[in-house]
Amino acid sequence: MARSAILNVMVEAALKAGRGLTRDFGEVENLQVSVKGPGDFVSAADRQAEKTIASLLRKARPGYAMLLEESGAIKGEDSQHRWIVDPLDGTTNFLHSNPFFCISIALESQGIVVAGVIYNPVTDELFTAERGQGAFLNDRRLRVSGRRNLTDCLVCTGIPHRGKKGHSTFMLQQQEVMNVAAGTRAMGSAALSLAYVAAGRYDAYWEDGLSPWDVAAGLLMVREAGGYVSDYSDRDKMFDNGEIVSGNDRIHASLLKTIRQS
Ligand code: 2AM
Ligand code: CA
Repeated sequence: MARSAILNVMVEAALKAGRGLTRDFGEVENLQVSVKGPGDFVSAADRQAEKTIASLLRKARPGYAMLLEESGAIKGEDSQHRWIVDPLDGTTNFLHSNPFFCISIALESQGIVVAGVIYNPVTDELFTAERGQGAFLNDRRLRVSGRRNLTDCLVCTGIPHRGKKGHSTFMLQQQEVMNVAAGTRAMGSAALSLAYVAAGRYDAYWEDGLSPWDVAAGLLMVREAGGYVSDYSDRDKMFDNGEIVSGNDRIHASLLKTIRQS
């Protein structure tokens, strides 16, 4: 598998930040026993990972704009290109010593995501995709699952956290999906959930209230693995409304219909 120079830069940034997060994750496990817990420590780890990634990306392409979860939007001389970075997706898992989290880095060109990296440093699973070049887990080419009926499918979602809008809507959607699908799961990282759909580990995924950094790399990953991604109205407006539904063509359509009738 040949990676472009720019994808190599993204991989290098993810691996470097991943080494820091792995160290910090070990420390978080020790901090669980304290009454206050590792909250402040995790925020610092998150910011440090973002700094590491942003500085490597900036060095490689100084003019590109950036959208960073922690630091927000940074304008660049080259407004045609933008990095979209979530340095730690699945923060709540990380905070609770649960190894389901990742770094997500995407590159957008003229409003289209053209490259993406999702890296879980604990499992050392590196998901990469480039537009038109396919999606990979380490060196293995990925393909979304081929199941044709929602009744056979393992469907992933995101359960809204306390304080987030839409608890009752989610419960209705969940009820509908539970009635048809083989099973449902919620993993707590939108980016990694999408990477898992690309890898065929989940047949489908839906969630709303998401930000571009949660989904930018993941949506390219699913598409490059032959899958479909849309918002709840079957449009390509996921960055605007934060909704996402994905799966193979048939399962995407069935899941969309199921959650819309809730
Ligand atoms: P985060 O870990 O970067 O915050 C899980 O449903 C998804 O929602 C994750 O991708 C997570 O990204 C995002 N999310 C945003 N705010 C959250 C919060 N307060 N608690 C849990 N997940 C949150
Ligand atoms: Ca996130």
